[in-house]
Amino acid sequence: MKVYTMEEIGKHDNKENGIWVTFRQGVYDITEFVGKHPGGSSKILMAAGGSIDPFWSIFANHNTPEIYSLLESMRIGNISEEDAKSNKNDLYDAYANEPTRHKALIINGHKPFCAEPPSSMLVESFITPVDLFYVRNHLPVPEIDLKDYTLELAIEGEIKKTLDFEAIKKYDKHTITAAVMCGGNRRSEMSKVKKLKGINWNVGAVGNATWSGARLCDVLRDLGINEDAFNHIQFEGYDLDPSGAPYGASIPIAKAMDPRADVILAYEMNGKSLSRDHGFPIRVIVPGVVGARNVKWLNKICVSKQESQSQWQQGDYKGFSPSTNWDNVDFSKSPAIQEMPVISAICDPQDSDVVEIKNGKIQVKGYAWSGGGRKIIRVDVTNDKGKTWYTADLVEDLQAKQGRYWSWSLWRVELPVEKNINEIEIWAKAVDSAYNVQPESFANIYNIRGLLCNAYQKVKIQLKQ
Ligand code: MTE
Ligand code: MO
Repeated sequence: MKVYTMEEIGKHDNKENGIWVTFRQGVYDITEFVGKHPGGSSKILMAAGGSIDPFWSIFANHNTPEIYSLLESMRIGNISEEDAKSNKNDLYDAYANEPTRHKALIINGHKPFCAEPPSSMLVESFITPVDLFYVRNHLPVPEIDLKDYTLELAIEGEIKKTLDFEAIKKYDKHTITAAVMCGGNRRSEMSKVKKLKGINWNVGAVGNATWSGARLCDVLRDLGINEDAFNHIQFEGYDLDPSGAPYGASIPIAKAMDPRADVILAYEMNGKSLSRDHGFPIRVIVPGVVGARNVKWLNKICVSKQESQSQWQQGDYKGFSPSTNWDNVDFSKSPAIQEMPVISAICDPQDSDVVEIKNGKIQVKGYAWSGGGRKIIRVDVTNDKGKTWYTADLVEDLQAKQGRYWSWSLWRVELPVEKNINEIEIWAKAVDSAYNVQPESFANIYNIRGLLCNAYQKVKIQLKQ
């Protein structure tokens, strides 16, 4: 095999010269592959002319035999011995300092860490315990020392103010109960329609917690901005991708400035300091809005005319028509998901469970939620494919004010079942206070990223007489 120096490799960082990368000892010509990279060509081009090791260390889902052999097929040679020696990337593990996690979590991705609780545990309590609350990280968990923590406040990129942790705690403490849900919750059901891309969440990429902190509107008001001159409030996390870009997202300024929208810079979850996985020391909670905008490990807030330019605001977390595919998708044409649609899930029993009949009935439990502060007004459940609907009993946040219903509602219902039937299918659908109701089928809401998966849940179970 040919031997190359890093200097030579470095010249191959553009289309004209061809695009090369290195991985461990190998040198690869990926010119033809760039356009086909599932994560987008801009992502893979960050490694052009250099090593992909640090990227794969962070986006560790690349470390599979299939991807290694795909890469091998593009090999053109080796790194010179001298350069290989000084290349210490092999030893570097960006995930060496992750927190320990609860054993009960079902892991959907190790690096970055993504996990959800078993669904039957999820509906055991109205407030989800911190250790069982789903975790969705895109990057390694940053290590933050409270003494060094700062939050920068900027207008159009220019820093106007820097707050330390104590300065944030000086603002009035505000406590809300709110569910946070990932835009991809229940994706595994949508993926049965057709192949799609994303973490294979079951029904557990949601949790309900109390959050305490400073109101974003109070902090922004002290900046003395003219609200009408701007459109968005952008957030950046302390978690950085290999190019040094932070996780980022934004919300409309109207939401951020509205005291009744209850957007808070949270430092407590369920009455305790935030845990590392959930954003220590500060994260923004934007109730009623998709999880992705609830930026953890908050480093910077920027008032702007523009939305966040981050990949997660611009090139992800958007919905599309079922007929949009990876060849014709144009991310610039769809708005970023903000408020979430009405959704419910059956958590107990689960698909293919064997359920005991008691007094001619079976018990079914789940949760329901809607974005934008809309309350769940009803959950309907059927076990005869919609001929008969039973209304479930709701456990709800009795303190919530109208239009500010941020919590989920738990529900339970006793369904009568006929004798001598071995298998039934249970469906559930929720209705929110705007009388929005869930769509019946996933086929008609399918989208390539598997987001907004709010069709009726349909669960088949076995009956034990
Ligand atoms: N904030 C930062 N800084 N980095 C992230 O990876 N993930 C987002 C959001 N905030 C993320 C983030 C996504 S997609 C979701 S669904 C929620 O955090 C998950 O919050 P949780 O891990 O506390 O449940
Ligand atoms: Mo998410």
